[in-house]
Amino acid sequence: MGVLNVTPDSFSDGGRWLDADAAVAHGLRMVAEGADVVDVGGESTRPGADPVDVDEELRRVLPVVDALAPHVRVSIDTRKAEVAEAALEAGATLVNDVSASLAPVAAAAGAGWVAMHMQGVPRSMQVAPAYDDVVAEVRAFLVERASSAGVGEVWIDPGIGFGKTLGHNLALLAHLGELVATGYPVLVGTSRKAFLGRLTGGAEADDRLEASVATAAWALAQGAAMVRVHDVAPTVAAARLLGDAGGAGGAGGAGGAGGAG
Ligand code: PMM
Repeated sequence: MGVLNVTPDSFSDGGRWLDADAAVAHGLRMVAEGADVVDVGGESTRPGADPVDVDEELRRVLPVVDALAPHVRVSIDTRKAEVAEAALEAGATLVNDVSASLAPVAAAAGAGWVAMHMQGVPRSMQVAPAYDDVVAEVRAFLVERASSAGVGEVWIDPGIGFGKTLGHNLALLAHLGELVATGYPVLVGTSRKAFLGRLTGGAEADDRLEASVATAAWALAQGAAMVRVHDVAPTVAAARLLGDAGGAGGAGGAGGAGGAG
C-alpha cells in the first residue's frame, strides 16, 4: 500500500502532493513501482495535527481518487463518513479508517474496511499513552471491531504510533503474530514514523528509509498481509527478497506487497 497524502502538513510528505496533478503522477509512479493499493488521504493524522473540515478534505482527495481508480485499487484514508462515501462513489474500494468507526459506510458500499487501533485523538494521542498490556488490549479492540463490522473484507492494523510509546510500538511489532493469529489480514504502517527516528539516533523523516524497509520486512515476515509505505520500490524489493528466501509469511499471499517473486 503506497501512501499518498494530499495534505499540507503530514509529517513526512506534507505539501509535496497538494496539487492534484502532482499527486496523481506520484500515485501512478507508486503503481509502476509495484504498489497493489494507493492510500489517498486528505487529513493529516500526525501527532498534534489540526482537524480539516469536510469540504476541504473532499476538495483534496476526490480528483485524485477519481484519476487513480481506473489504474489501481484505491483506499481512502479518512475519519469522516462523508469523505469515505464520496471517495467510494469516485472509485475507491477500501476504507482505511484510523478511527475504526466507519464499518457501516464500507458495508453499505460493499467495500473493504481497515480497522486501525488508536488510543485517543491525533491532537493529544502522544501526550501520555498508557496500557496494562498493549498487545492484548489492541488485539481485543481490533477483534471486537472486526467481528461486529458486518463487512465482508476486514483488515486489522495495530496503529503504530497512534497513542503509543516507543516501547508500545516495539511490543506490537514483536508480537505481531498474535494479531495474525486472529485470522484477519493484518496491515502495518511503520514507514518514516517517529519511533524509527528514536531508534536510529534522531534521523529525520526523510532519512528513515532503511529503518522503514527493515520494519516493513519484519512485519511481512511475521505474517502481515500488507504494509503501508511511502517508499514503494525498495519495500517491494525487500518483500520479493523475503519471498524468494521463503521467509515472508505474508509477502506471497493475497494482498501481499508485490507478491513473492
Ligand atoms: N499511519 C498514518 C496514516 N494512516 N493508516 C493505517 N491503516 N495505518 C497506519 O499506520 C497509518 C494510517 C500516519 O502516517 P502518514 O502521516 O505518513 O500518512
